[in-house]
Amino acid sequence: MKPLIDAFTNLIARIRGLNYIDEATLKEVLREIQRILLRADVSADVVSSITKTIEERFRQERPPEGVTSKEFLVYLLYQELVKALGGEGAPSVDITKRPYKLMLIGVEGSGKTTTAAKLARFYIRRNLRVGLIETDVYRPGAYYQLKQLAEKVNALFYGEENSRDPLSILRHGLEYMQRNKVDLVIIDTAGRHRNEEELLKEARAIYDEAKPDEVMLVIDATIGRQAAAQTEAFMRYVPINSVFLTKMDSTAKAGGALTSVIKSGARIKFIGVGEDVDEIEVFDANKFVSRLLGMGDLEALIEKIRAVEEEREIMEEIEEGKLNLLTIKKQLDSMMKLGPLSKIMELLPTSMLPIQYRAIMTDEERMSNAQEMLRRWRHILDSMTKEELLNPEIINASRIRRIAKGAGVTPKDVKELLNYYQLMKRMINQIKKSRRRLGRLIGE
Ligand SMILES: Nc1nc2c(ncn2[C@@H]2O[C@H](COP(=O)(O)OP(=O)(O)OP(=O)(O)O)[C@@H](O)[C@H]2O)c(=O)[nH]1
Ligand SMILES: [Mg+2]
Repeated sequence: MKPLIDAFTNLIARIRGLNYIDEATLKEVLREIQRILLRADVSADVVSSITKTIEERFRQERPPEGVTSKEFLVYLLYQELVKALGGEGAPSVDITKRPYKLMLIGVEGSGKTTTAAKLARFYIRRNLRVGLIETDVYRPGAYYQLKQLAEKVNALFYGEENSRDPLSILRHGLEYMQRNKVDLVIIDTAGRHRNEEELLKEARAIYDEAKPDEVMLVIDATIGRQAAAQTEAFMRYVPINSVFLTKMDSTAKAGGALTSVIKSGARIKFIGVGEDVDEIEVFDANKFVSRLLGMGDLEALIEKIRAVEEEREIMEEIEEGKLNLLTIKKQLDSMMKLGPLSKIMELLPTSMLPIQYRAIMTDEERMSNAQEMLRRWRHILDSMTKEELLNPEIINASRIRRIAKGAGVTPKDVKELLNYYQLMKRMINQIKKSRRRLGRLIGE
């Protein structure tokens, strides 16, 4: 991954060093992005779809206020990479029932046994009782390999050194874990078979016997974009619920492995970034791309642009007439994130501020006063029920008292917020009415 990170950080530094982005430099930057991605073994069609979208969006969309076109280009690169890697947000790694049975499958040497220990440590750190079962009867030493790892991470272990029957080991192992009240059972399987057919058949048999809550496919990232074919081959035999990509630390083809697995429709949950049991990470496309682009300092930019976009969506909602207190709540969140940049802040009537301040306040004072009021309103909205947020009309005097108490404010504060809501509503209706009139005038 290091070469990929270096290539991208160099590119970003170059973009930042440009005076401005004209047609020629845009093309050059796009070509460089293509080169980097192809070198990372990302397939040609994925590469071209990423750069095409960046190009189109760069030409069509205007950067939000306060964002330079160079920053905007970097932001588009960031966003399109995140999209190619499966989108926003970290996957849920919660264990949804007890005991939870997790089965690992994968080809020989992909890293299943190491991964079993990593997962055990990960969940033991989350205060779960974890047990490991070794069903591999082919690889000499598999039993000791996992047994030792289990001791290292303090997991329970079950295996049968001299057995030749994976299904019988599995049955005994599951009973053993049940008796020991284990929360999470991780089943390691063999990767060493005469051929792929044998491997897949045995995986199926173990699946039928174990009835796992989750089947996690372990894939070696060094195979690059071949990962898709491998995922699909396994999918034909057993349902694949998640993927663990190993050896991300030691390959230049990580990009290909990631994008191809995602294209096959599987969900990447974890990545392995070293041989040690601690070298496991939950896969989060956002974080991953941030690291790839070396964007510690660009995080603020991303936040800002995202907030501007959110605000635009809220404005649209408002203009469509969908105004309730939930809209106001979203509006407040975006104002607090954007501060002085907020368009909505300009809409905030200064008449809402205590009269004695209005004239004498500096902009800064007005701002901090407004922020203070926003925070108070935010608390008030938090102590309302969903029903009240959606239908503010039902909020009567006794509800106002309850809400005020919950938010630690006075009923007067709650009324102030409700007045603001009414005011917004009137304003919007007026805007809509004048638009309709205008529409009639120009014969729409
Ligand atoms: N660098 C690096 N090496 C890893 C990672 N995960 C596993 N390995 C190494 O990959 C090799 C194979 O790992 P195993 O866990 O034995 O693989 P396996 O899938 O259980 O292999 P079989 O049991 O033969 O199917 C070992 O040398 C591990 O240390 C990783 O995330 N990074
Ligand atoms: Mg193994």
